[in-house]
Amino acid sequence: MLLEGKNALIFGVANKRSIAWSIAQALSREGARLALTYQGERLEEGVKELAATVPGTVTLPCDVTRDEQIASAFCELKKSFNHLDTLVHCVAFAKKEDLETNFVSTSRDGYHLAQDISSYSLTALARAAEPMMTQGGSIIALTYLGSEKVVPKYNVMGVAKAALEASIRYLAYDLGPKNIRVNGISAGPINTLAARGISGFTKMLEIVREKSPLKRNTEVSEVGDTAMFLASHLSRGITGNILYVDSGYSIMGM
Ligand code: NAD
Ligand code: 0WE
Repeated sequence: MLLEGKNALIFGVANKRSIAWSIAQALSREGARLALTYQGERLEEGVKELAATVPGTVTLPCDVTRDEQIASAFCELKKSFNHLDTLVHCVAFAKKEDLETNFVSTSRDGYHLAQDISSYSLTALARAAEPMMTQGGSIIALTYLGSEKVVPKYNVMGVAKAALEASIRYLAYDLGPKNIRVNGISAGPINTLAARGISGFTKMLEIVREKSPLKRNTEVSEVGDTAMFLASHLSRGITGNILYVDSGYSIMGM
C-alpha cells in the first residue's frame, strides 16, 4: 500500500478506456483516495458510474478552459480532502480539422484552443493545487513523442505537448522548494476515445509493434503503474522529467 493516506485528484476520465481511468485504478490499488473531474454534463453519468466502483471517490465537474470552474472544483475538493498529494493531468484537445491537414494550415484559433486545453491548463491547475499540497506533492501530466519529433498529422498537438513539457520543467523549478515534484509520462499510442478519432491510428499501432524494442503496443496499465510510481515515495528524487512508457519506441533511429 504505497499510497496509503494519500489523496489524488485526476483530470481526464472520459470512459473506462481513458488513460486517466487506468491511473485512477493503479493509485486506488495502492491505497490512495480519489477525486475525479469530468469535463461537462455529457460525461457526468459515465464518470459517476466508474467512480462508484471505487468506494469513497469524489466526482467534480471542471472544464479546464474556465477559471471559475477550476476555482470551484478546488473549493469543493477542500470539503472532502484536507490536503492533496497528487494531481494527474490527462487532458488534451485540438480541432479535428487541425489533425487532418498540414501543420502549416493551423488557424490562430485552433492553435490557441490546443494550447489552452492541452498545455496552459497544467499551469492553471498546478497553481490551484499548490495551497492544498501542504505535505509536498506529485504532479503528473501525459505527453506524447509528437512534442519532440514530427509525427505526421499530430501537428498543433505536437506544439502544445512541447509547451506542456517545457511547462513541466518550469513548474518543477518553481514548486521544488515546497517538495512538489512535477513529471511527465510520454506514452506510446493507446486505443482510447481520443485516439479513435484519428484516421490511420491502427497503422500507428502496427508500426510500434514492428519497430519497438519490446515488439508490442503500450498497455494502458503500464501507464497507470508508472503514474503510481511517480505518485509514491519511491520516486522522491525525480522531478522535471519525462518518463517514456512506449515499449522503447522513442530510442530508435530507424
Ligand atoms: P481520453 O479521450 O480518454 O481523454 C482525454 C480527456 O481530455 C477526456 O476525458 C476529455 O474530457 C478531456 N478534456 C478535453 N477537453 C477538456 C476540457 N476543456 N476540460 C476538461 N477536460 C477536457 O483520451 P486519452 O488517450 O486517455 O488521453 C489522455 C491524455 O493522454 C492526453 O493528454 C493525451 O494527449 C495523452 N496521450 C494519449 C496517448 C494515446 O495514444 N491515447 C498517447 C500519449 C499521450
Ligand atoms: O494526444 C493524443 C490525441 C489527442 C487528441 C485527439 C483528438 C481526436 C478527436 C486531441 N484532440 C482531438 N480532437 C478530436 O476532435 N494522442 C497522443 C493520440 C494520437 O493522436 C494522433 C496521433 C496519436 C498517437 C494524431 C495524429 C497522429 C498520431
